[in-house]
Amino acid sequence: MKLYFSQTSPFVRKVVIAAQEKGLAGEVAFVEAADMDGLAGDNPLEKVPALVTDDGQALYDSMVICDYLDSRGSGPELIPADPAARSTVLCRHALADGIMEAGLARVMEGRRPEDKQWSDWSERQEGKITRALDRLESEAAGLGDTVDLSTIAVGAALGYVDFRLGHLNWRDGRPALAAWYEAFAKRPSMAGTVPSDPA
Ligand SMILES: N[C@@H](CCC(=O)N[C@@H](CS)C(=O)NCC(=O)O)C(=O)O
Repeated sequence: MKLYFSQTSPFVRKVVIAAQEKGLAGEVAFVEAADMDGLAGDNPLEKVPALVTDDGQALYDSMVICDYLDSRGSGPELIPADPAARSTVLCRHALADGIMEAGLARVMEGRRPEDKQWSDWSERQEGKITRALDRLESEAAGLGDTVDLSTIAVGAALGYVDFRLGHLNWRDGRPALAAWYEAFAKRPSMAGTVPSDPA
């Protein structure tokens, strides 16, 4: 399998954590951002992550890739078959993905020349993140020590907020979520994938 990869993307991190938890990391060849010539050919949206399977099938986006890994690997079931559990996991995954999307939009806005930045837009993105974090705080008791698509996505999303949006101080007023994250972040799949800017 070939994975188009960026060390700073929370969506990529979600896939890499999933691959590790499913015991498939050793089968993944990483294609770094510097060598992205083929990406648009394999993913017309030109986004990472994209995965090319050993059969030559190109898969995107991150949730589709996680679903593929779930069907192939060993380890915990990432997307439950049980309908009620499945809806809970997929909805919580959507919440975490929304934090990543809004976070990315906020970060990209902040990189525009200062006179072209739209503060209303940035505040709107931060509002989404804040409300989603509050929802996760209220649901933190349900996260437990489960490893599934939702907890992996929440872990990757919180890691991204730490990485790029530290000024939000997300732990303030969210003790249950902070405690859950502290424990989850110790998993080797999390500890080994902490984002950093390229040197
Ligand atoms: N919904 C997509 C989002 C992927 C995404 O936004 N990736 C960003 C990096 S974090 C990207 O490749 N952006 C490049 C672009 O939009 O051109 C997924 O889950 O895979």
